This record gives sequence, C-alpha cells and structure tokens, in this order.
Amino acid sequence: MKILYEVSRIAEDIRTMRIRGAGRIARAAALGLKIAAEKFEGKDGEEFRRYIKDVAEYLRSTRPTAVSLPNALTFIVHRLMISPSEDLEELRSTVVKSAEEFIEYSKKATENIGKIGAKRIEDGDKVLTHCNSSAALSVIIHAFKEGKDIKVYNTETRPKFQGYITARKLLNIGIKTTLIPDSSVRAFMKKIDKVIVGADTVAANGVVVNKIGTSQIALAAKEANVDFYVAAETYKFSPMTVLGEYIVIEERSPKEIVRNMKIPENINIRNPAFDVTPAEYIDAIITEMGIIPPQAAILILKEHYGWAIRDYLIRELSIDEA
Ligand code: RI2
Repeated sequence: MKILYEVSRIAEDIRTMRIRGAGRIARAAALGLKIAAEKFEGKDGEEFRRYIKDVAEYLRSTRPTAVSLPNALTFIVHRLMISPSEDLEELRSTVVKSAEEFIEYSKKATENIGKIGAKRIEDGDKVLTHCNSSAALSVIIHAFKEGKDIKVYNTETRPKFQGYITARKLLNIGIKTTLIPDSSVRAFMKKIDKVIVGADTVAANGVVVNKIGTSQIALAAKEANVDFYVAAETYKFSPMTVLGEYIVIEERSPKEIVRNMKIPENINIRNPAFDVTPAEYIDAIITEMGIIPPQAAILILKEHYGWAIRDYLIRELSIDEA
C-alpha cells in the first residue's frame, strides 16, 4: 500500500505527539483519510475501499489509548462500507464529506461542552485542571467569558509538561493561573472548589482513562469532598468496551522521563502515559449532549455507537440483537 507523504507526516506527528490531545488526534486522522481519498489515483471502487481501510488502519496504529482516534476513522470507513455505490467518484466524495463532517462535529462539540459545563462553575471558584485538554479548557474559558471571576490551578504534567500549554492559553485569555507540580495536588486541594479534566477514553462502565496522574487527583478530590468533572465529547466513549475489550494504556519511551539527566546504568524506568479513574470518583461527565453521571456511559454508547456494536456482533459472532 502506498502511503502519501502528507498522510505519513500526520501519522508521525501523532506518534511523536507534535499533534496531541484526544480531540486533535481524531481530527488529524480524519484529515489524513480525507487527503488519502482526494489523492487516490486508482480507477476502481473496490480498490478504493480496500485502500481507505488500510490507510485507516495505518493511522489507527499511531497511538493506542485515545478511542477518539479509532472512532473518527470508523465513522468514516463505516459510511464508505455501507455505501451501495460502486462509482469511484461517489465513494471518494463519501469519504471526503464524512471526514469534513467529523471535523466540524468535533469542533462544535468542544464548544458546546464549554457552554454546558460553564453552568457548573460558579463566580469565585478555584478550578484545578490537569494536562492540556481542550474540552476542559472550553468549560473554564466559557465560564470566564460569562463574567465569572475564577482562578485556575494547573499541574505541570510530567513528563511532557503539557501544563505549560494550558497555562499559556489561560494567561493569554486573561485568566489567573497558578502552575503547580503534579506531586503537590493533595497539598493544594483544600483551596480548590472544582476539578475539571479531559478524557482520552470513557469505558462502558463509566471509568475514565486520562493523562497519568488523573486518578491521584480524583482520589485527593474525593478525600477533600471537591467536585470532580470530566469533559469529554461522545466520540471519546469506547464501543468496544461494551464487548469486553480492555483499554490499552500507552507506555512511552523512558527517555521522556530522564531527558538529559545522568542516570545509573541498567535502571528500570516505566512511563505509562495514562491511568484509569474509577466511576465512583467522578461526579459527572460533561458531553456535548449534556451532563451525565459516569454510570450512564453505556446509554451514550448505545445511542451513538449502537451501529458499531451491532456491526461487530453480526461480523464476529453472527448475532443480530444489539
Ligand atoms: P482534549 C490528552 O492526551 C490528555 O490526556 C487530555 O486530557 C486528553 O488528551 C483530552 O484532550 P495526550 O495526547 O481532546 O496529551 O480534551 O497524551 O483536548
């Protein structure tokens, strides 16, 4: 299979985290499929279908944890597979339009999460956030733009330090922000009114997979009786978890941890990028469709990904009753 330079560039940028954040990698992958469709040079509809499926698989393999990535690709590939047409130009246009639709939906969803979530932020609140989540930031920024006087505490987020991106963005907008080390979260929790983080994947049972350190923050919030919110678009909910699949936690290079430090030879270093926060530590998940308790994740999945679950049951298990 020939991978176009533009598509391999997108894949490499996702892998190396030049493009990062669950929403952004999903939109970048959708763009990759769109480019592949536009530049496909074959003549045959069947060959086009195979090619797009292979490119989708190639893009999907870049990072394993955020389900937004496979969900974006499946959304587009599914449309292509169910099209009754054999005409190459019609199929090409199906992929291009579906990719554009996903990208548009994704941007709007993040905006709507902000509008909905801002209602949970009160004037005078001190809000803690972790890593760099555009969904979580959308809530904070909307609340601020509504005129609420809020202060943010945001973690550095070792080892990639995405907290600095968050701090810069908030400061540019004029929101007071205090950057804190990840390990100081419990010490600061008594000052905090609300925690709001993003998500890479939400499972059918309501557990949330997000940047490493999130579950410790949830634990500290629970202990201090501080509300803990997750901001996540519906395409961050994982249909395969309904079917019993585990979420793979990405383990990245130890080099990200040690950087230029002198370290003992043969030292064993682990660098998991994400962790799992149990549903009972989460007060609510803010989606573009409304605020739900984490235990209602299964309802979102049935409503939005019923087709994907049904597809799997028919294809793999020959059952048609999802
Ligand atoms: P948005 C990020 O992962 C963080 O874990 C963040 O909370 C999550 O994606 C969601 O980000 P990474 O790509 O989609 O930095 O809300 O590993 O922007």
